Amino acid sequence: MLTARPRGPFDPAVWRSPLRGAWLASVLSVALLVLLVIDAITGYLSHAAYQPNLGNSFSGGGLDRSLFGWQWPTHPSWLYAVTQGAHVTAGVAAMPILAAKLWAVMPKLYKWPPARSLADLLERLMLALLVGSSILLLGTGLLNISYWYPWQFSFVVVHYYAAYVFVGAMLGHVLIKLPLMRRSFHERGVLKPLRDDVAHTVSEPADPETSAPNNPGVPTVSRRGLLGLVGASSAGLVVLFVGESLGGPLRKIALLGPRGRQPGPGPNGFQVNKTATGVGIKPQGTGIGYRLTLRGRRGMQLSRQDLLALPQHTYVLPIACVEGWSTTQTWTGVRLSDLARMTGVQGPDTAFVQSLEQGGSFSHATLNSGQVGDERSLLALKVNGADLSLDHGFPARVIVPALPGVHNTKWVKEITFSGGVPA
Ligand SMILES: Nc1nc2c(c(=O)[nH]1)N[C@H]1C(S)=C(S)[C@@H](COP(=O)(O)O)O[C@H]1N2
Ligand SMILES: [Mo]
Repeated sequence: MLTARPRGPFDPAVWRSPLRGAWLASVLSVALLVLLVIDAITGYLSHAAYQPNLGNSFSGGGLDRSLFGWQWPTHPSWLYAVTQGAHVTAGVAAMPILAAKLWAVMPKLYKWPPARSLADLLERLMLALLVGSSILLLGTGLLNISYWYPWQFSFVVVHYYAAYVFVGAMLGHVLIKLPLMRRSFHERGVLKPLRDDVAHTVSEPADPETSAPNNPGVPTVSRRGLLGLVGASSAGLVVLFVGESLGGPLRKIALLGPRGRQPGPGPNGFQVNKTATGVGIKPQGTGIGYRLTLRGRRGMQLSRQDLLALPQHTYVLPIACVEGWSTTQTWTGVRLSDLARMTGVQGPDTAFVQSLEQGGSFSHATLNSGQVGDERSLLALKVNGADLSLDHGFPARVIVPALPGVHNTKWVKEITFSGGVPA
């Protein structure tokens, strides 16, 4: 019978921490809200930049999905490095705070009876969606950057749709809880409880609306001690991650950065996402017999020698991976717009780039008109003055400012320019 309250965690007397209550929950919520709003905004920006084709293949998606004709820009060149670096960093920083928040409100999970009214039931269902989607988003995000797309197809789809569930449930939760939070800050002050040491740490009065205990135990840590620990965990994780985005000396201690791979010294000594052997690039294909196929109003085939004979341009541009790491290098090669003109196309609407790589999610990409038209957008042949290494895309790769790394196709085999006017 529902009225017979079960024992164990359903007995409120077992939840005794005097730290729990509206203030602690509110403080953790504010921190979490800031980080998760950053994550939601940068996440949707990433989606706009990346345009994965959710329905069937991963990338090479439709520029038809540009938002009201708005295209992801090429200025500033570090745009995606910053938005995606912030996305991953904020997500990492949020993890200990989410754990603390769940601990702070844990007694509510065991509320008895589970729901008092239909409204109560709906709110609890929404909370289940909120908690579930938060854990799912942070968890799949972490797995993705740690293990390098272990389930590449479902990751993007799951992460993307879970974000809608999350944003909706979070909005509802904030609207419902805002009055309680305001009341708590009003009564106790926003920062005042941080002044109390353990000896002065007292429980908030028991209140069925909050997680304050009705049978508080003796405090063993102050609220500021707990929050200090949570903050230090969060900051520590950030330090171990953020070097992959910021570079400099922090990169050396970016222990949790992707794979911790040491790329070695030299002009090509920077992070490799996938190696040539890893994706089955055959030496025959990249050797002396290599030909780049161009299609537009007319087609042609060019050897690497032909490409080197064209006007060369050099720009300092980042590769910014969706996983949050980025690296800025000096690239030299042929302008994509020059290649388009050679095929008789001026100002193409799109360029469809295909790799020698067979199949797979990264073997092709579609660039928008601004991306092809930018003078810094290159089919790069060299990096830092040396020929591209096989792992960085030899004989030729795409480098476009502010483009998500995944669309900077390596080992380019063919480019098709569409739209535009006759050159
Ligand atoms: N053909 C092909 N191009 C590719 C990839 C790939 O796996 N195959 N990886 C992409 C991803 S996800 C990134 S972040 C960049 C990384 O470039 P790098 O390995 O030279 O650093 O290349 C992109 N181009
Ligand atoms: Mo990437």
